[in-house]
Amino acid sequence: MKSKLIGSLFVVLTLVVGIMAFAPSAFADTSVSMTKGSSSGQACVAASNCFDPANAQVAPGDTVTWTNDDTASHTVTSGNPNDNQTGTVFDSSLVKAGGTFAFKFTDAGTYNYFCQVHPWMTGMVTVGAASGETGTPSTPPATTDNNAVPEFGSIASLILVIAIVSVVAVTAKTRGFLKL
Ligand SMILES: [Cu+2]
Repeated sequence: MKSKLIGSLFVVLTLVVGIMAFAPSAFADTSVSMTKGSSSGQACVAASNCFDPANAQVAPGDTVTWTNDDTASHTVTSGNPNDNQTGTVFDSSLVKAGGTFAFKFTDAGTYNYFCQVHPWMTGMVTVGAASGETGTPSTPPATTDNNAVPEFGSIASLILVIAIVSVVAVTAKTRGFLKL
């Protein structure tokens, strides 16, 4: 009786640890900041961080959330300041200081966007695996990898962990190291 109980606890513990370890990558969300001071001057243009990160790399189905960390209102408007595509994909309208705007990207591609109030504020969202050509150095490659295959990667890793732990447990038990 006691050994079965301990064995069950072992399995449950393995599942909990596995889920905790891999759940964050399965629910990947990307945050972009409208940086403080981006409204008052063009210093952020030189630093390429009016929107930070200036090029957010995500996978199809991911949601990008912009947070206004500035003191002025901004917009997140798809397109470029000088083209005729302004706001055709998404347009936040005015986002006040401290406010947020979220958009879910379902189709792969490169999405330029800017702030209609301060047109020097430009950013980009790259959706899909073809992210190498315009990648920013500040984006950790590990995050991109996790976003690329969230579902299969998580489940496969979870099964692998459970399998390894099970084999170790059974081996230990049969050899008498572990008195379950
Ligand atoms: Cu702005």
